[in-house]
Amino acid sequence: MKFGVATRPNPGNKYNGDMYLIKEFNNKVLISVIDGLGHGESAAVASSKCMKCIEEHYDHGLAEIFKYCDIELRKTNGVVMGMLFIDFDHSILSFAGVGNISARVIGGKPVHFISRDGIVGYNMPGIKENKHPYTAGDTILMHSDGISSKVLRYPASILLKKDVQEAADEIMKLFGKDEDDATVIVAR
Ligand SMILES: [Mn+2]
Repeated sequence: MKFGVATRPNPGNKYNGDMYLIKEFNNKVLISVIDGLGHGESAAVASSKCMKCIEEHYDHGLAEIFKYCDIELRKTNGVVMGMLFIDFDHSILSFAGVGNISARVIGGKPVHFISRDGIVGYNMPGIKENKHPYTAGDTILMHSDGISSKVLRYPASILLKKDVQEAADEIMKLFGKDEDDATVIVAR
């Protein structure tokens, strides 16, 4: 699988509260997009703690990872987070999300995953994993709310043809919000 990533703080800010982690192991991949609450250093502190926690528990399953992170982040501002897991051996993709992180599969069987409301580290809801068949060659699009929902208008036909990094860069350029940290991952 190839990954294209674009991430940046809101213009004028030194700290990026948005972070991502891509972990490949045993013919599986875990893709996380994290948005620390607020902006600046405190947002980045919460996100980096969350990253560290995922690193420590990446092979425990989505619901468990969320639980560990929720405990770890209690003394921070908290984060919203989406995690997408693909098991290539079984051709299954799972998603779990809390807060405003978007994840879509664009391909043979398209799907737009829904995150539950809440904040990891503050009022995290029960985690429900959504499962979906995965077909090699499917394109995954994940992004934080620093990418405008107008990205839904970006034609799938164009996205599917583009190199993943080119697509991520273009989506950032066209749909990145000036007033927020922004992250987009395109994977195929
Ligand atoms: Mn945000």
